[in-house]
Amino acid sequence: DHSALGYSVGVTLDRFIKMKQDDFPFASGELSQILRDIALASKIVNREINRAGLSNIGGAFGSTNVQGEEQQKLDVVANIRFSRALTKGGEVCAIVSEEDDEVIDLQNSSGKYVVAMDPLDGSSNIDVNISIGTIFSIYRRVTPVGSPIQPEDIMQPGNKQVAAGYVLYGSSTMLVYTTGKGVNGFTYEQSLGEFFLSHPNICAPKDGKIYSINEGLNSQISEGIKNYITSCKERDFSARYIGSLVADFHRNLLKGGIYIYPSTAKAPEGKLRLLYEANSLAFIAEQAGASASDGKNRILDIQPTSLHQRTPLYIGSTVMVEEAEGHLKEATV
Ligand code: P6P
Repeated sequence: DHSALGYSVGVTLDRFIKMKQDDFPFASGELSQILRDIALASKIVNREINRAGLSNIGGAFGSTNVQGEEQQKLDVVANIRFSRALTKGGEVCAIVSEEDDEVIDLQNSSGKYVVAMDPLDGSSNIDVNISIGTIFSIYRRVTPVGSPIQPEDIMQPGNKQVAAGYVLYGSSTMLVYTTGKGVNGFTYEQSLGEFFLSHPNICAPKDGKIYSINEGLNSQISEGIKNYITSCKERDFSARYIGSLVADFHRNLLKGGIYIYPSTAKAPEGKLRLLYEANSLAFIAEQAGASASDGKNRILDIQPTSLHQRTPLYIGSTVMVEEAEGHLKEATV
């Protein structure tokens, strides 16, 4: 009985996963185990993040703290925590991480799943206490279980994801994920160490009045996108750009809005990564009734050709994504 908290809490993540077990026709508990592994690691990372300012008193990360220990950067710590939890969980055979140049082969002859993750995105925001996030995608391997991992196990288009989600370490810590049957959000209750269902069946508004783009890029972006931004301003839309993808995405998902990281002169493929940023959020966006494209093509249909490849990203309310694509198309003719 959680009445001691002064309010009633919803179903826990564990119970929700168990309830939804039959949603994973072929997973027989394996996928549930991976989600639990991710939730466990996120609780540990959450604690490290909340203590970041304290545990390295006497300097920014990378320096030694008062105990003289080399202070590891939090994204390195997060990478270790998520990798270790997934390894111990026993269901994963390979991990693609923003923090590792190569695929991590877990040498797990019974692992059926591949996880692609950005263990801590926006980590440059930690030192200034801005929200940050973990982003993940889960695939089934396509080659026989127990055989050596092959490129086709890793380079799968986003439309093959069996699950995807993010953890937002914000004013509260939330885990939001989908297994292809809608999107559900859970809020972490620190005093109980549990995630509780707080945002069942998230449905994104079809249209919105919030646009998120780094306008400092204006000198490098296409006329089409400049025209789209102008059209937002002419309609008195709000500019909201946190500089932390998960935070901007989550707000737009709930309130309606578009996040754009376009192709720029310096970075024609944009800045964000396909495998463990764009694909994960695109799966969630579409499951919540929103959209995600690279300005032309559906993100989930892009066939990856390299592990850390980047893609322009237009993601959020469908009407807004379509409008932005329209402006892009106009400018190219
Ligand atoms: P810029 C953070 O580094 C990140 O990967 C995303 O979280 C964020 O939306 C984007 O880059 C910010 O990039 O170029 O606007 O600083």
